[in-house]
Amino acid sequence: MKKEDILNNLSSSIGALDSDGARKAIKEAINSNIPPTEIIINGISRGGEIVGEKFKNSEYFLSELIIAGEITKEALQILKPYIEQNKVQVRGKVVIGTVEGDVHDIGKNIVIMFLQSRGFDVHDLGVDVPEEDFIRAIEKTESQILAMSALMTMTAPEMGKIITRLKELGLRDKVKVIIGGAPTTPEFCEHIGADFQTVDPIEGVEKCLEWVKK
Ligand code: B12
Repeated sequence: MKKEDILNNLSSSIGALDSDGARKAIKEAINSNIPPTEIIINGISRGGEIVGEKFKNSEYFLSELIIAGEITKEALQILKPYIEQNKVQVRGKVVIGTVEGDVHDIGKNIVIMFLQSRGFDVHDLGVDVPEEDFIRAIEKTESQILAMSALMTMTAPEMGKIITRLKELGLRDKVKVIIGGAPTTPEFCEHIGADFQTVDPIEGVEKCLEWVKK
């Protein structure tokens, strides 16, 4: 089967909440040597988009979102061992979390997988993380990078509040701030004073590597 067809099968299985189909498609993608990044971006994430569209059109409800979340997590578990592990020592420390009010963590967990595979020491604060917890973690771990995720337009502004708090405490110059998640844009990044925005986890990790190399 062609690469596009395998990835289409994966995204449409997730979109149709077909866990067996998704499991089969992801194994097929792995056996066909499709790089994990492509599987994530063109298969898994696209599946999430299909589910999101159906939710928006009231074809799916919260219970379907929950099922989609479970299917996606299982697919990522299958894929995890195939993400190349970099054996080099820790290059840098990152504090990461999903902002307050937001419990979406699948995208964040993908970013963590890629950061760890490149040798980063990652402090994951989880989801629905209050502003002060981000600040405390940065101080405690002396991380060079703060990474934040938000999946909702309502919660993305939390990122700006955290950056303002960093400034108030004189910590802004000590950390680079990277943000991601569907509602974020380069314009939003500039507006809130973050250093980099992307929805592509690989691009994000490359930027983090660039920062710690300097
Ligand atoms: C699964 C899902 C859920 C699951 C989440 C399970 C989990 N453990 O994460 C559950 C059921 C909990 C859920 C709940 C809700 N959800 Co929801 N959910 C989704 C769905 C379908 C998929 C999200 C997903 O995991 N995608 C797959 C991952 C791989 O993609 P991703 O998260 O975008 O991440 C990628 C990039 O953005 C990037 N990235 C992400 N973070 C970061 C961070 C950094 C630093 C970097 C570099 C990159 C990066 O890397 C990832 C890899 O490609 C989306 C639809 C969509 N189109 O996204 C809706 C969606 C996000 N949900 C939505 C809504 C409305 C809700 C609810 C309010 C529903 C309700 N009525 O209760 C609640 C909110 C709960 C809360 N307080 O947070 C809306 C948000 C609308 C908006 N724009 O504000 C969406 C867009 C659906 C829609 N179209 O309406 N949801």
